Amino acid sequence: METTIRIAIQTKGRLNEDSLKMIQDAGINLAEGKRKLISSSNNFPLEVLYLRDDDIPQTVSDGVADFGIVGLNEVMEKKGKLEIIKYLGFGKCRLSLAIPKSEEYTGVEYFNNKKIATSYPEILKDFLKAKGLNAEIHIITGSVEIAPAIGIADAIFDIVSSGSTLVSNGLKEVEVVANSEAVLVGNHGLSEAKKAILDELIFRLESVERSKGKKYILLNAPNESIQEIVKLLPGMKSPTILPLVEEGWSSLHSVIEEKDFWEKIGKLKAAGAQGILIVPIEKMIL
Ligand code: PRT
Ligand code: ZN
Repeated sequence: METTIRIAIQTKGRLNEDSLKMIQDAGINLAEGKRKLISSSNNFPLEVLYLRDDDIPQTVSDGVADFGIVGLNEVMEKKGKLEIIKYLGFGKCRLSLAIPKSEEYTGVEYFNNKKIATSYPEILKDFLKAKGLNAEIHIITGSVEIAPAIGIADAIFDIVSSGSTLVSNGLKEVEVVANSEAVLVGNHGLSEAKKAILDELIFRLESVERSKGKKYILLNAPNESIQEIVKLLPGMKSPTILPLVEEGWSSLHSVIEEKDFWEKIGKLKAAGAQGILIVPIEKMIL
């Protein structure tokens, strides 16, 4: 039987859409069907297993799935049986300590002898230990941010992204303990055949990643301006320059950072560039 890799992703929730998009951007077709537990691909040896994020680390460490896409926060909490293969750049958030906004915060010692509510007791325990603090950890799952208001804790340790949930619960963020984002994780004992499929997947993900924020630029310019224009466009390696039918003119093709574009456009025009075209890049292979 042909080898297939199985990757566990979140069924629904914050990481679902970006995880699916990442797989699709790598050119992997997946059979449609939202309520399925598993879907396979007809053009890549991959199966997707849909799970709650909490179940992904265990499923991967048990070998039921070969890989998983999950928040680093979940991996840290489950303590290191998994190998982090790749940081994926989405699902960014931080794990922070927050206290009622009316409280005066003087430093980490504030937490001595306080009661902290969290769904991440292991990460919190490590932090408290590293700082030599003695606090009581109160484990709750879901709606951690209401704990101080209803009097079951003095502080919380939870995921923060925009911070608006804290604000609307009368809390303020006082310590960032860890940063998190979605990661691709795997278990340690992969067969050679599965490793080869993983390598192909990573190659594709990196090609898509490299093209992010970059645009392809084409422009025409008189030959005497070309050197000045080349200096404005560092590109991938060196730009392509092709002669135009019109004597003394060339067409120049290169790659530009999207964020630099508006700043450079005026300089390019001043240097003599005309007919500037900016087109999207889907994938970039070095
Ligand atoms: O159903 P399932 O168990 O699979 O999902 P879930 O509800 O447990 O997880 P989900 O979908 O909420 O989050 C999945 C992962 O997304 C987390 O493990 C994090 O790695 C990541 N992530 C990124 C976040 C956030 N940003 C985030 N903002 N997870 C949760 N939040 C919560 C936060 O706790 C807060 O209560 O969203 C709320 C709003 O945050 P603010 O700061 O933007 O107001
Ligand atoms: Zn969950």
